[in-house]
Amino acid sequence: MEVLGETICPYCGVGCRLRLEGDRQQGRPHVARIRGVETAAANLGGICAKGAQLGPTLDTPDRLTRPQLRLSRHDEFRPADWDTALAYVAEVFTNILHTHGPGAVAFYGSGQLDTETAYLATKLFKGHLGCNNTDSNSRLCMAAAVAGYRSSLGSDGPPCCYDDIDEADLVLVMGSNMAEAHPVTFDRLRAARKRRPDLRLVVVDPRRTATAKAADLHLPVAPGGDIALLNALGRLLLLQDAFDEPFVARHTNGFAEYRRFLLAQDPGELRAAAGVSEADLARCARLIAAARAFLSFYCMGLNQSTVGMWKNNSLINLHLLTGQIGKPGAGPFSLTGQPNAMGGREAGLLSHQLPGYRTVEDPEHRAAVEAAWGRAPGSIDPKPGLTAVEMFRALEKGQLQAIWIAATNPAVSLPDLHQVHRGLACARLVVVSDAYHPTETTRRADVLLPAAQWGEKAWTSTNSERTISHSPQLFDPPGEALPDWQIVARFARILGYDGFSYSSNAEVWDEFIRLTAGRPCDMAGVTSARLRAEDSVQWPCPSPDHAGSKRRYLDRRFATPDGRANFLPRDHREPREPPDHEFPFVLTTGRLYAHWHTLTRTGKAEKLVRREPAPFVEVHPDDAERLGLRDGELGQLSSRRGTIQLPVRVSDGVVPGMLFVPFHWGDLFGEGNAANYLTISAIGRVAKQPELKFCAVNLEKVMTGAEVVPTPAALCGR
Ligand SMILES: Nc1nc2c(c(=O)[nH]1)N[C@H]1C(S)=C(S)[C@@H](COP(=O)(O)OP(=O)(O)OC[C@H]3O[C@@H](n4cnc5c(=O)[nH]c(N)nc54)[C@H](O)[C@@H]3O)O[C@H]1N2
Ligand SMILES: Nc1nc2c(c(=O)[nH]1)N[C@H]1C(S)=C(S)[C@@H](COP(=O)(O)OP(=O)(O)OC[C@H]3O[C@@H](n4cnc5c(=O)[nH]c(N)nc54)[C@H](O)[C@@H]3O)O[C@H]1N2
Ligand code: SF4
Ligand SMILES: [Mo]
Repeated sequence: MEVLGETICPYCGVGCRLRLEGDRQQGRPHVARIRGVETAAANLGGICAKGAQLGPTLDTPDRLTRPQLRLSRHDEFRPADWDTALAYVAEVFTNILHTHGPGAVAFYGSGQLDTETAYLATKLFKGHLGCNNTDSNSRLCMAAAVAGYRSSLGSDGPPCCYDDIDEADLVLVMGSNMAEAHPVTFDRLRAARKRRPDLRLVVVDPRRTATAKAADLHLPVAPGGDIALLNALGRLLLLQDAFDEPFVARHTNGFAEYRRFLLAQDPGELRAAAGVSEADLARCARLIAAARAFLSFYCMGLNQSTVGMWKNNSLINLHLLTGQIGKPGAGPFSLTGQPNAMGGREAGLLSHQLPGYRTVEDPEHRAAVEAAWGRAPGSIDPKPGLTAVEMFRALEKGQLQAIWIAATNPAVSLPDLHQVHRGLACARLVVVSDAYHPTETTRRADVLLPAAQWGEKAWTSTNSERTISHSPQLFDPPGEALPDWQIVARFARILGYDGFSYSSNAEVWDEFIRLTAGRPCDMAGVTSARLRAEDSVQWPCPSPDHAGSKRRYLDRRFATPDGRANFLPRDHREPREPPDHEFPFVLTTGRLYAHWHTLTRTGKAEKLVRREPAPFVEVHPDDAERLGLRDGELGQLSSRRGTIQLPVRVSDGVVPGMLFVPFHWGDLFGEGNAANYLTISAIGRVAKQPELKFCAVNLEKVMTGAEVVPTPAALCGR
């Protein structure tokens, strides 16, 4: 057995560094063991079951190894060479661009693309095709956090680092099931609590998750009740004079308005909307008031909502009120979901963004980027493009005609899947670059492009705590698969553009970091050469001799024009789909420890599948009894958008009136039976993030012998 090399884990945003051991045969590895690297700051030797079980996911029979093409969706795919496949895509794109303009094409990428690819896709689509319909699945994930940080603090990007766990004496985990979704960071928190019993943990989650079970105080917030809860806490702190007056006076704007807003609220109404008792609220406020260093972790329970940005603002308000930001052990720490959702944001892969945390709306930002790319002034469209959910609606309406989907599986992960299928069915051209085929999305494509994944390419990523790492290529890609950045660059050259001839990912990286110089996410000092010599560097890092920055805002100058952070009072009365007579339950969706998203990889690791072999719906014992449903029996769930059937798991982990369904299992595991056939595609006004954590559904018992729900075929409505 030999050491095959080290890589950053391709799963979650913790960004663990892993060491692979095994043998190599004809360029391909046989991975015998994977371990966490002890010296890596992100994991200190830690690893979870998903990282440890990466080996069996590499050489599965469904790896996509050659480009494939079909001229009609009724045909089978046929293998094609790279030039033929990309020339075909170029021909259809050019045709559509000439007749309908850049608004009719789109690139839908992912927080699982490396930074090099996110940058080149942005450069090609926004800079050269004039097409801002260049978004990513981070829209379903981090968009509210991006908008929240930007509006409250002046810039995206978490101010904190993992070491803050060791400095904090109060940790609030809100809308995050860290124990399952960021397990290695949660292990670190657990270990810190063992060493320092005075480190308090409060968890705010409507479900009694593994994370909540570890808490000193679990606040089972009503689904969607977070703003009411945070406002109630802010109000208590104000009334008890438990706020940091000098900090508020020197470093913030909008305090008077925030104070007026909170004092005008009816505390009883706030408590009712939050669904939390007066005693629990008071206890939580006391803990915050007494904390020397107060750190909060938050994730999809705050972000995946039409008011996700407002939830983010409301939490940041509490940190500003108490001066718990810009010092060790304190601050609002948004946990990043995907391994490189951070890098995607830095490179500009959301439809309103440009590289270096710039935006398309800002004329100076556009001019700087156009100049760097050698493009004529006015090349970049000043209007933000379509976002994830909007793209699939536009496909159905015929406004969008061609879409390139990369490193995401929207036919499982987007809300309202019947609509997504109609959108894909209407598209003239669907291109998918993926590492596997079939997936629920590749099945609906015209052109398939085989991507080399982690281990098979050299790539760069940024984790949750702003740490940039380079992962070297460890073995050959299977067949003709290519790194995503090379696929995009090759396509750009076929379209006839200069400026896409790179000999390595290092060259792409060094071009990209020049565009971050002087920006909040300054990584100009993190050159490709340095990343190959040092394990990792944390931005901001403006020059090669700069050591990198563990924390931001230590000088308490925020990224706003006047350096002050903004209090943003937010009303808790949020628009959503309320339960009613016909659909009396609230459905929430999310993740399980053993699986990653749409199962294209974890679904093939036997040890993980044994832990969680099949989908289910979690139902409170009272509801189950009322409906005559016993554990393991089949329940039928319906919403205004679809119907699915799942075995029932009776558990008091959910409150009465609430159901939980993991979203991992798509059509390949049961045609028409995924969680997202039920969810609603309503999106927030600013962040445009969909409401994946709340919709109204009905649950009933399926009588044996009952007819199985038919899945309507996706029809093009035009
Ligand atoms: N095992 C595993 N780990 C993963 C992933 C995976 O697929 N599998 N995916 C990664 C990605 S991309 C992401 S984005 C992260 C997501 O990580 P998390 O956000 O931690 O995971 P989720 O299960 O989506 O949702 C978190 C919690 O939000 C709660 N919640 C629902 N509604 C509300 C509400 O209104 N308020 C509050 N306060 N809480 C609510 C749910 O009960 C759930 O426990 O995980 C990353 N890590
Ligand atoms: N109901 C519900 N829906 C949700 C969520 C929820 O909580 N509830 N969470 C949302 C969130 S936060 C997220 S992030 C999304 C995730 O949803 P998706 O992004 O759709 O999920 P994945 O299964 O990770 O899809 C990644 C795809 O990329 C492929 N792939 C892997 N490596 C590579 C590579 O190197 N290159 C290329 N080109 N392809 C590769 C994989 O095979 C897979 O098909 O789901 C969202 N959807
Ligand atoms: S905690 Fe996240 S990054 Fe670390 S091994 Fe597990 S999935 Fe990979
Ligand atoms: Mo995510």
